[in-house]
Amino acid sequence: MTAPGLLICAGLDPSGGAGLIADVRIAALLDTRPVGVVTASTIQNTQGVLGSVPLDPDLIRQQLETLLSDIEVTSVKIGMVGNAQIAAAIGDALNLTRAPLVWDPVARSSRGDTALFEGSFEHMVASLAPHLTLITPNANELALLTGMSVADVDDAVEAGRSVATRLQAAVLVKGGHLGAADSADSADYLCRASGVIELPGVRIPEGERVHGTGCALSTAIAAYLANGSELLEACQEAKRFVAELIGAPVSPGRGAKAVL
Ligand code: PXL
Repeated sequence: MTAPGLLICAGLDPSGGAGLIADVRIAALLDTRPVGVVTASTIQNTQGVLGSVPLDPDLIRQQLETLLSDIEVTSVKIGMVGNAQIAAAIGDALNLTRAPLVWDPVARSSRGDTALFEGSFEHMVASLAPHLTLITPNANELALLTGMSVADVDDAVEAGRSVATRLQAAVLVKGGHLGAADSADSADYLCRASGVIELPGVRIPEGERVHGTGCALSTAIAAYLANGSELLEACQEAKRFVAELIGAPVSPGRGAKAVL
C-alpha cells in the first residue's frame, strides 16, 4: 500500500527546523508520502535568517504540472511562497487537483524581521484563494491579511472571521503569540463564515521561541486530512501532535530550538 500523497510547496530552510525539510519529516511521521517543490531558498541557521531568494516561477509551474499530471495527491500544504508570480504558478497548477489545501501564509521570520515574501501579499492571496480549505495565520499575518490591528485574542478572532468570509475558506487563528507571557493557556480558534470554535490548549513556557511550529502545524493538519479526518478533527489532532513536539524541542545549533 502506498501512503496518501501530501503535496508540499515550501521554502528551504537549510537548518531543517522549518520549511520543506521539516515539512517532509512531519508528513512522513504522520503516515503520508510527501512530494513537493521548493518555492524559495533561504540563507539561515538557528541564529537567524540572513536572506531569501525566490525561485523561478516557470520552473515551479513546470514541476507542479509534471508532478500532478502523474501522481494523485490527497492533500496539499503550502508554506512560504516567496512572491506573487510563484503564487500564480502554484494557483494555476492546483487546477490539476481537487485535494484540500492548507496554507500557512508565512510573511516574515519569527526570529528576526526578515520578510519572506516580495511584492504584494494581496496578489499572492488572490492566486491561492480559489483553492483554499484552510489558512493558518498568526497575529501578524492576520493583520497583513485584513489591514486590521491585531493586539489581542478578540481582535484576532474578528480578523479571522473577516478573512473566512472574504476568502470563503476556514481560518485557524493561532493564539500562541497573543496571550500574556504568564498565561497558562494557548487556544487556537477555527473561524468559518458559520461561526468560531475554540480549540483549547495548554501554553508551553517559551514555546513561542521554538522555530518551525507554524510549519509543523499546517503540515500536520494536511497530513491528518490526507488520512481521512474532517477539518475540525484534523486541527485538534495536529494541535496535540505539535504541542508534544514543542514540549520536547531539539537544539540543532547555537541559536533557537526547533520542533524537530
Ligand atoms: O517559520 C516560518 C518559515 C517558513 N518557511 C521557511 C522559513 C521560515 C522561517 O524562517 O525559513 C523556509
